[in-house]
Amino acid sequence: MTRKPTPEDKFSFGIWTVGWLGNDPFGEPTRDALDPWEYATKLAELGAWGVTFHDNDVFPFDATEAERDAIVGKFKKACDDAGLVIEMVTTNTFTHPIFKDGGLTNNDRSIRRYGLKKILRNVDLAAEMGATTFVMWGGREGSEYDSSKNLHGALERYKEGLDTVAAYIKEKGYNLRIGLEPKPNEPRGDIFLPTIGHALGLIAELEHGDIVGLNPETGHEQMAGLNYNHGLAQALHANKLFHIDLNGQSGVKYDQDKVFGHGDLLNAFFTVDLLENGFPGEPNAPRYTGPIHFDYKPGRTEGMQGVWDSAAANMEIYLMLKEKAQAFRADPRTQELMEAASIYEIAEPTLAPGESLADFVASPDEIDPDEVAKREYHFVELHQNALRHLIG
Ligand SMILES: [Mn+2]
Repeated sequence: MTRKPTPEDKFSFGIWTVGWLGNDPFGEPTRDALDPWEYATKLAELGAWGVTFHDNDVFPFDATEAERDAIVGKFKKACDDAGLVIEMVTTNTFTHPIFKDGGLTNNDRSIRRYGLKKILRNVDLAAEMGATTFVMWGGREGSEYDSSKNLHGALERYKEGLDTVAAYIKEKGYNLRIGLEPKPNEPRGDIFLPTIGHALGLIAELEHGDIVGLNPETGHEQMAGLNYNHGLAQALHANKLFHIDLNGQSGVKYDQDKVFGHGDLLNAFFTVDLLENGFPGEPNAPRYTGPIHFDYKPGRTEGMQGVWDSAAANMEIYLMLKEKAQAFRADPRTQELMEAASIYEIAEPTLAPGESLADFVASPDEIDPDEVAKREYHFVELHQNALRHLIG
């Protein structure tokens, strides 16, 4: 059964996703390019609510001011006509060879100044487009050789760069928040801020960190062998989940950017469960309310039909998983098993209200460890019940 997406679903796509022509390190493009507004118009037809873009998805790196304004104007008009929201804009500081050692953390100071200015120009563009999120994926911020960087200096410059962008947003009074996008490697051998946790650590050190959060991508965390849902939870716990990039990845290997759910389907189910239903037993815990943004690539084997089929597949998968996740949570058997598994009990503080440390330390143990150790958790049966809903 196909589910038809609506604007209320807030599905959004990068123009670079459907716009990927299939060129990879081993092969040439397998598809012809459309104009950026053609991709946008078609995404709206498929049911998308929003679009996002890097500056150079829409206009060339060497465009003059006048050329840039003309192309951007045409793109914005096409989006307005199609009813599409441009919810996020980001800067390409990775394609041009000038950025081969990074933008914000390049060893060459003159390139850092150039890169930072390119980013600030795009902050203006993002605000002009009405975007509310400004993603910063530092794909070239990193190294291949440990000998090639003063890593402390690189982190200081990363911090300086982020604070400069955030300060600029505040100074201009833009309604924009920065979303950092962690990735462990590719294109660099090792990328700075490789995971959600690393990014949260640096954000905590920023002067203007209040408007800096995360844009975690499914496949990027999974490339590091990590559980995407744990990362989302930690970002939510820190009130830093500003935006998301959903896609599919099969294990620890190159960045596959498959359709959401076409990699680790079970993990994707619980991603949707978390996004749609929140943390079990904690209705007041932080929730994600932003766009459901897909950052995937249509397989290189696909022609234009495959491009549109794969874009639609992301939304269809999400809607199918949403239906299943809602049914899973509403099932009395699930609630009974969650109760038996003490899942709701984790929301209860370990110390009693007003209990002093002295009282706590002096309090008698109420349990017999050997007896309590025998308790059942029913985690397997609970998981099986999720699978009954997913594939039963
Ligand atoms: Mn991404």
